[in-house]
Amino acid sequence: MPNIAIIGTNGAGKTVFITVLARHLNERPTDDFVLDPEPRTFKYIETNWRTLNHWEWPGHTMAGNPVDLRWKFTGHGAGSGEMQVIDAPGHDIRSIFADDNVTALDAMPAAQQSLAEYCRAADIAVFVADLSDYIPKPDGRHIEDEIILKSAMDFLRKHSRKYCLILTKEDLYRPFIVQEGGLESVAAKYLKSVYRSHLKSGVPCFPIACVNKTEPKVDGESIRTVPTPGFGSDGLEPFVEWLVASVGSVLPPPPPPPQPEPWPMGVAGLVAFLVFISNCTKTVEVGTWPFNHTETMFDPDSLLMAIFSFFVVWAVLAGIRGIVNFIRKRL
Ligand SMILES: Nc1nc2c(ncn2[C@@H]2O[C@H](COP(=O)(O)OP(=O)(O)OP(=O)(O)O)[C@@H](O)[C@H]2O)c(=O)[nH]1
Ligand SMILES: [Mg+2]
Repeated sequence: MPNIAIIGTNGAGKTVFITVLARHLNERPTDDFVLDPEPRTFKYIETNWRTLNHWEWPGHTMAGNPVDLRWKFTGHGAGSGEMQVIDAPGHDIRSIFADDNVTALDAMPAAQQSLAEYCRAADIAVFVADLSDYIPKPDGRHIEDEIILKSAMDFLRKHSRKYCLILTKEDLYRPFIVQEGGLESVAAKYLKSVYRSHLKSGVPCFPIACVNKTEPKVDGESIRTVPTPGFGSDGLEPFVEWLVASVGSVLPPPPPPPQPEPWPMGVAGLVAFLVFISNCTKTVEVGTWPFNHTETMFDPDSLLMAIFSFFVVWAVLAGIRGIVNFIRKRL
C-alpha cells in the first residue's frame, strides 16, 4: 500500500489541500486514478468540503491527533491498491523535524513517535509550505521554518523516497511571484537552502491555489478572508500527474503472467512417438499357398494408437500439474 505523508508546519494548508485534492481526484473526467474512500475518510473529506463551501475554513488539526485517511484506488496510470494519507498536525511535524529529532524516536512523546515512524516509512512525501512563513521576519521564525523543511527533505532523500514541494495559497502570492521574477527566483531567494539542496536538482515544486476565490467576512470586531462557495482550484493537475506517476512507481511490479509449462505436452509427445515407432510396422502373409510369403508393411493403426496415447498421457500429466498448482496456491 503506498503511504503518502503530507508534511508541513502549522497552518501551511495541509487539511485544505487534502480535502480539495480528494474532491478533485473524484471529479476528474479521466479514469487513470480513481479513488474509493473508506467511510471515515469520506466523512472527513465531505465535512471539510461542506465547511469550505459555507464561508469557513476547516479547524486546525489537533496536536497529537493525526488523521488517518484511506482510499482504494484503481487506474491504468498507477495500477491498483490501497492508499493511506496522514493529515498530520503541523505542530507535531514542527517538533519532529525541528532539530534532527526524527532519528531519536525514543526521546519523543508517544504521540509523535508513531507520526515520525509514519514519515520514515512513507513511500511518497508531499511537503506543503506557505510562502509567507519563509519571508524574513524580525523574530527569525522564517529561518526555523526553513530548517524544518530542509531537515525533513534531507531525511526523506536519505531514505530514497519520492517527494515534492507544494507552495499553497498561490492565490495570495500570485502578484508577488510575478513581481519577484517567477517561481524559481522566489524559491532561490526565500527558500535558499531548500532550493540549493533539493529543488535545483530536480525535486518538483508546484504552486497551488486550493481555494482560488475568497471574500471578506466580518467576524465580531475583525474581518477575515473566507472561501467563496463554489470556488475553484488552480495548479492541481500537474501535481496529480506527478502523484499518479509516483504511486505507479512505488507499487510492486505485477506478478509475471503464468508461463505455459511445456513438460506434459513434451512427455506425451515422446510417449506417442515411442508407441508409434514400436507399432508402425506389421508382418502380413501375402500370396496364396504354396507361393505365400511374409512381408513387413506400414500399420496405419499405429498412428491412431500414437494419437490416443498422446492425449491420454497429456491429460493425466496436465491433471496432476493442475492439482499440484492448486495445492501450492493454497499453502
Ligand atoms: N487564500 C487561501 N488561504 C488558504 C488556502 N488554503 C489554506 N488557507 C488558509 O490557511 C489556513 C490553514 O489551513 P489548514 O489547511 O487548516 O492548514 P494545516 O496545515 O492543516 O494546519 P494545521 O492543521 O494547524 O497543521 C486556513 O484556515 C486558511 O486561512 C488557499 O488555498 N487559499
Ligand atoms: Mg490541518
